[in-house]
Amino acid sequence: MSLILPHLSRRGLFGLGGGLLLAGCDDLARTEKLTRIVKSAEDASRGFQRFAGRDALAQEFSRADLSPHFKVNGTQEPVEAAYQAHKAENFANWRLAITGLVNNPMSLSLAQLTAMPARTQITRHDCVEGWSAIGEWTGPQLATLLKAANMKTNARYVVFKCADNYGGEASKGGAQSSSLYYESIDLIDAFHPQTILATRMNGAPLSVGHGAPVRLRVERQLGYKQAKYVMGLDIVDSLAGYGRGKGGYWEDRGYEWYAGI
Ligand SMILES: Nc1nc2c(c(=O)[nH]1)N[C@H]1C(S)=C(S)[C@@H](COP(=O)(O)O)O[C@H]1N2
Ligand SMILES: [Mo]
Repeated sequence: MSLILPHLSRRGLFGLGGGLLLAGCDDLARTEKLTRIVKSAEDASRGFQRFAGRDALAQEFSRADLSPHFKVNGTQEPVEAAYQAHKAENFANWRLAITGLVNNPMSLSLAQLTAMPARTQITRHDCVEGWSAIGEWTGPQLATLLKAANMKTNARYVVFKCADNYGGEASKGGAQSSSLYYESIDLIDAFHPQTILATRMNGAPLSVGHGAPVRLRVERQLGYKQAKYVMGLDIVDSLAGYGRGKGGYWEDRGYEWYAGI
């Protein structure tokens, strides 16, 4: 039995009742087979739970629910020269680069992005600082872009590279060091139907405060995951190459990488 026990979780043992526990050693072959079946069923159900849980949609609202005021938080307007140049041209020469573990690296203009089939969703944004707001977001599903870029089989994460070096706000202590804002999600969230690259908010082009020209909406997660001023997507198999390796600006400063709501 000692050979078998390590393969079974407590739940597996109790779920099976006493029959397996009492099986004699002469029944070892039969028991091992049963153990394998139980284990694979458990793996499958764990996998299903995880998938079913992560796959569920965030609540969507109606236009009547839109918040009259949606706070601008974090960077209000990137001061970086590259961003300011794009802003001055109304983002006419801005490109979204899709790089890394893809067979078709891409560079998309804002006009190309806005011409793609889009999803519109009215969702609640929850910031860890304790405020929420309901907004309407429109943009292509990230899945559409990733399919076009044709990811390699070792792809695991999408990294969102932002334009701003966020150094923290003086009013909040300003204690954070300045470094490029970035975020990352895994492929379950990347292919979630409500994960979009929003180019519009409340029916108008995205304002600078809310992340123009493009921001991520990944609706099952908290506010800090909703990367604004996205300049590029990097498809990677490890998060080690960015910041301090924890997968995001705030994650590098102690926040959870998976910020589920
Ligand atoms: N590039 C960038 N993205 C960012 C931030 C930021 O400072 N820079 N702040 C994050 C946080 S903490 C929140 S709550 C939301 C705020 O989005 P909003 O300004 O549209 O309300 O953006 C997130 N994405
Ligand atoms: Mo936030």
